[in-house]
Amino acid sequence: SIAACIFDLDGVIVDTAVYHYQAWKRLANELGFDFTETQNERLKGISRVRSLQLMLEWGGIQKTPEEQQVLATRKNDWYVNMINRMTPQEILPGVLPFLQQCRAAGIKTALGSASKNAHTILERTGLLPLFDVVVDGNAVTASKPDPEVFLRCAALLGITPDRCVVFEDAVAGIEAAKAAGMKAIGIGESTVLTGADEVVAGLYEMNLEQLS
Ligand code: G16
Ligand code: MG
Repeated sequence: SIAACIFDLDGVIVDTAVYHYQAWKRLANELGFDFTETQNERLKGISRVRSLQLMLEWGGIQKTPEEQQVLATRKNDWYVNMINRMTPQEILPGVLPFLQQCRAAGIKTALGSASKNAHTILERTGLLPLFDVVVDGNAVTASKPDPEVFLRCAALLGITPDRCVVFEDAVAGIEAAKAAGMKAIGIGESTVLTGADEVVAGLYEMNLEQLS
């Protein structure tokens, strides 16, 4: 039976993609090109440095690794400014009751995110106390679709992967969950998240009975 629920952050718990978009767009515009919402979609679940590299490719611009570091930091400073103003009202529908349900049922909860800012976001939204473990972009070396982030959650919780279920909104995240040997619930559209065991529109459609 299921003993742990592992949650992705952006797109599952909160919609930080809007802030990523504003910050990337500002950087692109400074570099002399535009950045669309469609392009932003393709950066979901992708690490900061890899996102920057993709953006520079789309803009047809080449930068040295040192320059890339400077640009990634500039984007992150703008992004951090925005997430520092986040409130509990930005928690996505159904998240709070589902996390509380898990807790009440003795099911462990973990956050498995690519973001290096996960801690700030959980703190600002007041969600930190509801997670038993947090594994973020600072703790892993390989990003999704590599299973490292989710396997580390399971290891820290002391629960075998076959008893874990992952909630993910990105294709790379679903792939990571399956590669980890876990059950994967997609948050979004079934036409997009084809590798998921089940897809729901949001955690508000989810309850513990559905998991067993
Ligand atoms: C999130 C976002 C990505 C972002 C990544 C790294 O992933 O979806 O767009 O590039 O984190 O974020 P940061 O720049 O804060 O380290 P996830 O895994 O939470 O969906
Ligand atoms: Mg996500």
